[in-house]
Amino acid sequence: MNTNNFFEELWKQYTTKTPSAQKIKTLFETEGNIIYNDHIAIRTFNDKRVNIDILEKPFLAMGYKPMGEYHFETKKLYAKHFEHETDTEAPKIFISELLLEHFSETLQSTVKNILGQVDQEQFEDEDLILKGRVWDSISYETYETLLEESEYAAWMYVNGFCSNHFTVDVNKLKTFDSLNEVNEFLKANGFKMNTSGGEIKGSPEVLLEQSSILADAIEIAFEEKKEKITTCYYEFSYRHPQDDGTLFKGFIADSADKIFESTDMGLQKSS
Ligand code: OOG
Ligand code: NI
Repeated sequence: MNTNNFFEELWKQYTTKTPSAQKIKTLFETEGNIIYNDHIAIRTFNDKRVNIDILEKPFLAMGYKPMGEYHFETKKLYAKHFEHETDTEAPKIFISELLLEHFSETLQSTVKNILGQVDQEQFEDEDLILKGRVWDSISYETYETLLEESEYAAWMYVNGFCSNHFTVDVNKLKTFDSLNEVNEFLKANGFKMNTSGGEIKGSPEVLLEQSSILADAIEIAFEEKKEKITTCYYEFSYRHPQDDGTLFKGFIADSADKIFESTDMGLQKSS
């Protein structure tokens, strides 16, 4: 699969479960903008069958290089970001993994069991990220057990391998001058923002401002019953120039920490 087809397929699967992203993209286009993606984010577990070293493979093959590393102590996550070596328009890739060994034996064995159910060859396929939930049936009881310790783990159990969000490069929007204007436009169109840590995460001082809508939620058929669970969200980023005049390309861990919460069922319910 070539690079364009890969990203197109990733977008197709993402928007199928995140209709808000397609709606917003269309709204921006109707206003006269061309949409560029700043970055795409992916989640996984640090189990060696599916960790960052596995999920980065198709991107390395496309010409991406590892750049920054990020640590999230409370959420027990580690992340890396990748930039394309030559194509300056290629979206950056942000891959995080849940540090299983920092959780209870129960969580660790639950995740091992989930991964153990899967035909192991699936994990070796470079298209793993396009495969969604590769384990068959899911139980609400297991979902709740995971949720007690980690929202991220519970989300992964339901959503599997996919793009967790695409991110609109606000610098490149023609009809908006700031992230705040974008946020006001989204709210006026009925979208709910993630307000954890404030509507805008970051600042011009840290060279990156970010905001995101709350994740969509869709009805999921668990073994026991059907329940609405969060899928994915859409993010918006505005980057500021560094001393050398080029735009900052990295990520800010304190901001990312709050952006993760866009899939939090608690924020969904209270909004
Ligand atoms: C990733 C959250 C962090 C960013 O831009 O800081 C992030 C996630 O929710 O998986 O994307
Ligand atoms: Ni992001």
